[in-house]
Formats: sequence, C-alpha cells, structure tokens
Amino acid sequence: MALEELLSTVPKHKGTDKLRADLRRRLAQLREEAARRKKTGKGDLYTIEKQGAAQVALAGFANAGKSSIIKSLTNAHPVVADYPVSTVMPLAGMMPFEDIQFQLVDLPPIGNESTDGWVSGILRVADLLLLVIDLSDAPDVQAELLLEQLGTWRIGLLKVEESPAACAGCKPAVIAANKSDIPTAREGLRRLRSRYEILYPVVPVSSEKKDGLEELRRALFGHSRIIRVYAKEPGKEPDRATPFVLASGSTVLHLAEMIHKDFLTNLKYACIWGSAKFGGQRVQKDYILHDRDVVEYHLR
Ligand SMILES: Nc1nc2c(ncn2[C@@H]2O[C@H](COP(=O)(O)OP(=O)(O)OP(=O)(O)O)[C@@H](O)[C@H]2O)c(=O)[nH]1
Ligand SMILES: [Mg+2]
Repeated sequence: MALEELLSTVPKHKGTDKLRADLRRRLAQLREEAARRKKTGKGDLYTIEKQGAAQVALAGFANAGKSSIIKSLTNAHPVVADYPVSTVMPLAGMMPFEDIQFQLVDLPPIGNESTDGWVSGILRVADLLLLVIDLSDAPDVQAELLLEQLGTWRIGLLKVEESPAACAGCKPAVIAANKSDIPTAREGLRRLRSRYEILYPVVPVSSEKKDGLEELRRALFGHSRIIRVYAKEPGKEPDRATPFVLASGSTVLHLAEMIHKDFLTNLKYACIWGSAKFGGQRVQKDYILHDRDVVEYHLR
C-alpha cells in the first residue's frame, strides 16, 4: 500500500509526529474499509446485484458460446468473438420468460488464473448455473472438467430429482449443449447425454442459428425451483400483472409474509384457485402453493 510506504519514509523525530499520526490514522481507516468491503461484498466491481425472479450465472470454457447465448436470450450486448477469453468482465442481461424475468450473467471462461477468483465468487452466489458446453470439442470431457472445477470450488449442484433438503447449499444446473448446428454435433450430444443426462438436464442449442432457445428458457424456469403465485382480494379479480415469486415448497404463510407484515398476524385463512381440489377451496396457512396458484386472503 502506497500509504504504508510513505509512512516508512517519514523520519522519526519530534517535527513529524503529527504527520506520522495522521498517516497512521488514515491507514487504519483504509484497512477497516477494506475489511468491511470484504465482509459485506459491497462496492466490489466483480459482483452483480441480483434482479428479477432468479440469477443464472453462465459457466464454461473459452469459446463455448456463453456470450453468444446471453446475446440471443437477453437484452444485453456482450462481445462475441472467435478468440478465447473475449469476455473479461461480468455482464448481466434480463431474459423474459412468460410473466417473469431471469437475470443472466455472462462471465469470462473457467480456467483463467486472473479471473477464476471472482468468477467462482459469482457462481457461488447465483441461484442457478447454466453450464455451457461446446459440442464441437469433446463435450463429455469438457463437462467432466467443468464439473470437476466446480467441485474443487465446493460449488454444489442439485441433481435431477434430488430434493434441496438432501443437498443443503446446492443449486440447480442446466447444461446447454451449444453449437448444435455443426456437423459432428449429433455424436457429441449423444456422448454428453449418455454420461450426464441422468444427473442434469441437457438442452441442445445453437445460439448462432437460434435453435433450441425456447427449450432452454423453459428448462431454466422448469429447473429453477421457483413458483409464481398471484394474490387476490375477496370480491376482486386477481392481480395477474405482478406475480409473487417464491421458492417451490413455499406455503400460504410464506406468501403472506411477503405481501405485508400485517398479513402474517391477521391472516385467518386463504382460498386457492389452481392447485386446489376445486376453485376457491379454503386452505390452512401451511398449505403448499404451486406455480400459477391464485391466493385470496381472508384477514381478521
Ligand atoms: N457454429 C456455431 N458457432 C457458435 C455458436 N455459438 C457461438 N459460436 C461461435 O463461437 C465463438 C465463441 O463464442 P462466444 O459467445 O464469444 O464464446 P464465449 O464462451 O463467450 O467465449 P469467452 O468469452 O472467451 O469465454 C464465436 O466465434 C461464435 O461465433 C453456435 O451456436 N454455433
Ligand atoms: Mg464471452
């Protein structure tokens, strides 16, 4: 630190006492600030503030097509290039899906010493990972190496059909098998699927030809483990414009908590349309909600 150097060059005698004390105080403040930033993660250039229903971070090796996928699914305009490591900074874009939006985060490739530190930090806090595999280059080996690296970073992935309770701190992952337009794609996809489809969903796409993008968006939502529910006041139409986004497994009480703190204490019961046996069925507070349920609250 420059200040430290400066302090060491100031000769120690009575005339410099005040200067040295000032420098020491400033140094202590800077150290405190650095420690605080490290702790809270605030003010870091390389973190992306979450937006939308869920944050999806893209992980893959150089040239797999991460930026190209971001470009075709979101409103962002990343650099897509045929040279490796064309992405050097994180870049977020919003991907619409029906009535919600996902935040997709483009990242530099895995395996780059100068960026792996903060890249792994972003992967760790994301809600979902999109593993981008290049079908033109030994896709099954690529997937193996990528999963191995995530394992080294202790970033746990939730396997297909695995309950989140069985793997605390794990997050869902979807494999995008990109460049499905190239001649050898079929064989690569077969090998990738035979090894990994039982663990993670594999979706073939060509970001360049815009093939498979709808399936990819659907897979991201389908494996995100989030649900949308709509609130309704008695005697009124439900507010379809603003879905509440909750983790799957959430109850009537979780939603009440989200809507208003008064709801929590004043809630008598709720009526449900959608997953209920019949429309408007009266349910208890611990009723588990499903995607697209409409919930009518009855308060005390
Ligand atoms: N044939 C084909 N080429 C693709 C496809 N998607 C991307 N590419 C090409 O692959 C190269 C790399 O694409 P990028 O999107 O920049 O890859 P990246 O994963 O972001 O690369 P880094 O930022 O370096 O990690 C570019 O030349 C793209 O044109 C695809 O679906 N089919
Ligand atoms: Mg890129």
